[in-house]
Amino acid sequence: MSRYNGYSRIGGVLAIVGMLAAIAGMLAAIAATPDHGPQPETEIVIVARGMTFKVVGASSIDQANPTLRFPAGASITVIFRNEDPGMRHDLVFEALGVRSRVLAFGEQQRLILAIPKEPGTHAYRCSLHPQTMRGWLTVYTEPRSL
Ligand SMILES: [Cu+2]
Repeated sequence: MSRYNGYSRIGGVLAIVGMLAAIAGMLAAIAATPDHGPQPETEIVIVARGMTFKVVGASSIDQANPTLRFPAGASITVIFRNEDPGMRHDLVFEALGVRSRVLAFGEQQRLILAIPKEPGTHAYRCSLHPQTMRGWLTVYTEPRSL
């Protein structure tokens, strides 16, 4: 009986040590998790379709040449894809110094946009069809809480 209790006591101690180790591990994991709050979308897919630009996944996918809104200083990945059969398109952010190749139907290219640090509005366009394929990119700053 006492022998049984002895093993039981050792088992209990081991269990407590194990629990402490587990808790320490959890605390370390929590401490290591960066807390930057909710992150804005950092990748978007823009397609050329029907002689306009459209943003895939947007709530209003049918909106032509939507205004793109990005936080100041952000780094945004743009996947630009030509879904216009028989047409060639590019995507140019002149003020940001970013332009895609001229893409044939079905081609796509990945672009990195370094969003300016100052709020403002900049044009984007297709250099081949600037009359129908042009829109605006708005840079906003996060409202500061008091
Ligand atoms: Cu075009």
